[in-house]
Amino acid sequence: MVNEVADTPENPQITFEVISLFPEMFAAIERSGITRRALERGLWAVRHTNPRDFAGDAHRTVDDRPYGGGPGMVMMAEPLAQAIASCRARHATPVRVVHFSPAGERLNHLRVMELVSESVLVLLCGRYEGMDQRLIDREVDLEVSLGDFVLSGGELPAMALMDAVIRQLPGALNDSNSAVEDSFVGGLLDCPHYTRPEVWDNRPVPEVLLSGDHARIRRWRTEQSLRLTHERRPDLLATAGGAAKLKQS
Ligand code: 9D3
Repeated sequence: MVNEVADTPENPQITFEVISLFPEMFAAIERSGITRRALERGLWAVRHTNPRDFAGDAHRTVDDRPYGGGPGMVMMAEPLAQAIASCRARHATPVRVVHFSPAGERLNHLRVMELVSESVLVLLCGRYEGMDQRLIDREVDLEVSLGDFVLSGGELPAMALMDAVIRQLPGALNDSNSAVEDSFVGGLLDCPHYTRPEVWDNRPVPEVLLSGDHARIRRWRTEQSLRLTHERRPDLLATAGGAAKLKQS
């Protein structure tokens, strides 16, 4: 083997073991933008496991009707259990399993920062009405929701989590869009942004941004962040991050 040594570092900081009936959806983050570049650089890795490959019948059935009746179908425990087992078997150490569910805790920056330090995450994506509760009770460490709206499954929430985690990996971002400058990191919403031209549709760029007075610009941006946060997300101002930002301004 001639090309055993790769050009890019091959030891991902995090591996996502995705369990989904629709692995092709994940092309959205594997093939575009910052997440694609970070994947090409070997900062993260992804493996796809389809529960259908562990179905027990020729029709590859993974869902069944709910006990007690009612609409829709439920994902059966056994194909999911085997899918999780095959993911666990690829790793020497214990692995956390995240289940995406409308009943989960709402994803936030604090949880993202906690998950960045894991070396492997199993991401369990449901379809239909959900999964057999016994599988969740036995296997799942954390249940995550994206918010109070109805999606068709857990894949988009899983990709949202992956994207949020990947952009925190050292080397994923350019200096020009550093993760430490991200909105929410300081506990406040971001200030408004402007670029050329100076006047667009009779609307000028705020004068202060053209002043070249960097101390004044910094104060203006903090003030705008505080105003916007107060108007739209007063709940964020109650946090320590908001208080710290207020003091420093
Ligand atoms: C009829 C009751 N519905 C629960 C609110 C059923 C149901 C709706 C949507 C069952 C599963 C789903 C699929 N959604 C997810 O898997 C999901 C989700 C979401 O729908 N919204 C926000 N976050 C998430 S995380 C996973």
